[in-house]
Amino acid sequence: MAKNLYLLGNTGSGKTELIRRTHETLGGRLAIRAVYYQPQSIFDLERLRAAGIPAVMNNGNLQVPTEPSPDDLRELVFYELSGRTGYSLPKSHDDILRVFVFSVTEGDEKPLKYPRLFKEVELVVLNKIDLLPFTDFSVSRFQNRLRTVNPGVPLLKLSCRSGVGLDNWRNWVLRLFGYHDVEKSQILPSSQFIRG
Ligand SMILES: Nc1nc2c(ncn2[C@@H]2O[C@H](COP(=O)(O)OP(=O)(O)O)[C@@H](O)[C@H]2O)c(=O)[nH]1
Ligand SMILES: [Mg+2]
Repeated sequence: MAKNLYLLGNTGSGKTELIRRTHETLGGRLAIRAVYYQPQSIFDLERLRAAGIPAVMNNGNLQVPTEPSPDDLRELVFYELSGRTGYSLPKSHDDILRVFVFSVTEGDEKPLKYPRLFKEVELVVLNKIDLLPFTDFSVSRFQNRLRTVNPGVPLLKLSCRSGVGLDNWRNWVLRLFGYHDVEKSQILPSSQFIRG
């Protein structure tokens, strides 16, 4: 089966970096490719290709397969949708999962300010937690605010820079494909990096 992940989020939140890190951390367990929607620049496309990820630009309407793919095709397809591109996209079938990539530099008040962005998604990734000591972002305040707009959505805290929390992200991805032999990586648990 193929799983289609829509990566939504503001420019700079870390979507391209997350795709690169996913490729690295999966170590070939799934085929990966990326479709990139940001016609102004091919810079990120080249970053993806440099990491060995087949990536194409799409300037037209978003097209995702409507039919389920064969079971033996274990493919993860990222759709990187910057800014507003993705917010009105429907989740037209079960193999589409919308992931909102948010970073600590964007401020912990954002769920209250832009509730819609946090509402219609299957997962929220809080990226750049390595920068927490340099900001006044409070993870617990963010969590509480996120809960008021989307009570059930899972939240993964990670850093594409340090690698903290990427094991949880990798396991979330692998579980989509029915893998249960998920492992812990050698890095420190993210809680050691998080201030309240
Ligand atoms: N400190 C830090 N920087 C990050 C992290 N993730 C991404 N970045 C940097 O943030 C910038 C924007 O990331 P990018 O992946 O291009 O964001 P995109 O616009 O959402 O695709 C780049 O310079 C990345 O190297 C992280 O976890 N920590
Ligand atoms: Mg990008």
